[in-house]
Amino acid sequence: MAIYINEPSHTFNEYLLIPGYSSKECMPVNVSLKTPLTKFKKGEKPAIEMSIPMVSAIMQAVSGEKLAVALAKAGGVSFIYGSQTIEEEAAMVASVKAYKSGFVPSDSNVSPDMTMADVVALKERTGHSTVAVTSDGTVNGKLVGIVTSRDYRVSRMDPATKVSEFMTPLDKLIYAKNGITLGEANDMIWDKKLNALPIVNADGTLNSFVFRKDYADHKENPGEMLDEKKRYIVGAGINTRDYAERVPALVEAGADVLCIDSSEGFSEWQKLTLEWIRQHYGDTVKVGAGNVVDREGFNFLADCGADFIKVGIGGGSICITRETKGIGRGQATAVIEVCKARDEYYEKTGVYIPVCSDGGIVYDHHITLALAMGADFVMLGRYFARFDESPSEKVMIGGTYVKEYWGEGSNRARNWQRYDLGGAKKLSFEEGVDSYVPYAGTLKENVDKTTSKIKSTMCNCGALTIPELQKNAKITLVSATSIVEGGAHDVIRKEKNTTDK
Ligand code: RVP
Repeated sequence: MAIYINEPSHTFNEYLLIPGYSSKECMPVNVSLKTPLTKFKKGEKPAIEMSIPMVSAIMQAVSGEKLAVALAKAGGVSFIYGSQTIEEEAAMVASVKAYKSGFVPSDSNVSPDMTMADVVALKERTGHSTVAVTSDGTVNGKLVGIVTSRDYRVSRMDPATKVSEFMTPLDKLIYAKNGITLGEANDMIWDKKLNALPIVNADGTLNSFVFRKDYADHKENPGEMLDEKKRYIVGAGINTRDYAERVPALVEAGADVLCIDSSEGFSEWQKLTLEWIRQHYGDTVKVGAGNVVDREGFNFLADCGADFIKVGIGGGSICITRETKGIGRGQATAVIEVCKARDEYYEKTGVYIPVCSDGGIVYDHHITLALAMGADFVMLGRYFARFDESPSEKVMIGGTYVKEYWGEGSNRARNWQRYDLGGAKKLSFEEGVDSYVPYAGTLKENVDKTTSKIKSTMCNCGALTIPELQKNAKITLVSATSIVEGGAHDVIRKEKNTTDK
């Protein structure tokens, strides 16, 4: 006979935290959000510890190289999406590892034969007014000059005027050789009153720009995630089909941590993948697994050697797995049960395996609830898709800016490996949708706001660290009526901020 669990499973929105005693030390500045990303033995430290409990989803619309750099700066880790060729994914990882803070690869390039009309169109597309003129018009070409908005006048000049006629040529340009430090570059910008300093390689090709306007951003970010060579830490998604080729390429490219990306992780496919990695790399390659939603799933992946375990089936904002296949579990209930299993596993073996709550975070306080319920960090898709740094298109709809956001199980992403159960190499039916999310600005300003809310709630609960919150939190289920009471009610709102969640 089937096993029945007659207790309903719950989502985060059905819970609230009850404040605990807050001493006068309980101030947001004293709160640490440090949290382990990978497993560790009692008394030891994890190989990777994050400064904030947030990682970005392994999705085409979320985790590209720009977002990875911005999130690592803010103290979290991105997992570059695996639903692309091995070469493309490895190149994205390599570009995050090669990123030098303050040295920006040029995204606006023209050749000397192009016209003022081309420059104007490019500026409209990128929003950037400094355009590099390279021999072949590519980012890798020889630098021959630059064009800024001071070099041309749209109202007075023929749109067909050649770039070579109005650019500032290399011999009149102030530039620096690759190898210069950021401090030295900033000094040059300051001394020579420049807005942008081109950095040129030994063979004359363009390397990057250092911009005056980025100066404030160059100041140290105290929580940024750096490896021992001071490069940004980055993760990457893998699947259970082509791991024998994909894993070596990603390791070679410098990925610090991998994660098996699958909608359902309680499977022999994950076991085989983890075994292969351990066989070839021992414990040197860190790899998360999932997703699971109960004790059995957790114990299985823990025994298979996962470095962290992801929880969640069907709770993602773009996910229709529950509708199409009838599998899943309320995210809060799943996190609570899996974290209990994690604690028992720790008691029994002395090995602590971090748990990641993946999907279904709608409000910032859901992150705090997930942590209080035992999660060590959360994975977010919709949240990060809204920011400037996500790879998707920003478009204007009905007078407001939105960004595109689509599920890995949608026809648009066609990530069949994520849903693979053997058999044909294709997506047989959709488990995700294509959608828009409200545009919300830069990652930094939003993550700062979110983490300050988390810290403030933790203070209300008398907790200065995530382990303290996990140990001492008091959590209550709420009735449907009190959920209504939780928002503004019985008033006519003057305006509603749609980008806030
Ligand atoms: P959310 O943050 O609620 O947008 O959820 C993101 C999560 O949803 C991902 O990390 C992944 O686990 C899941 N996902 C991604 N694509 C799909 C789908 O197409 N069904 N689901």
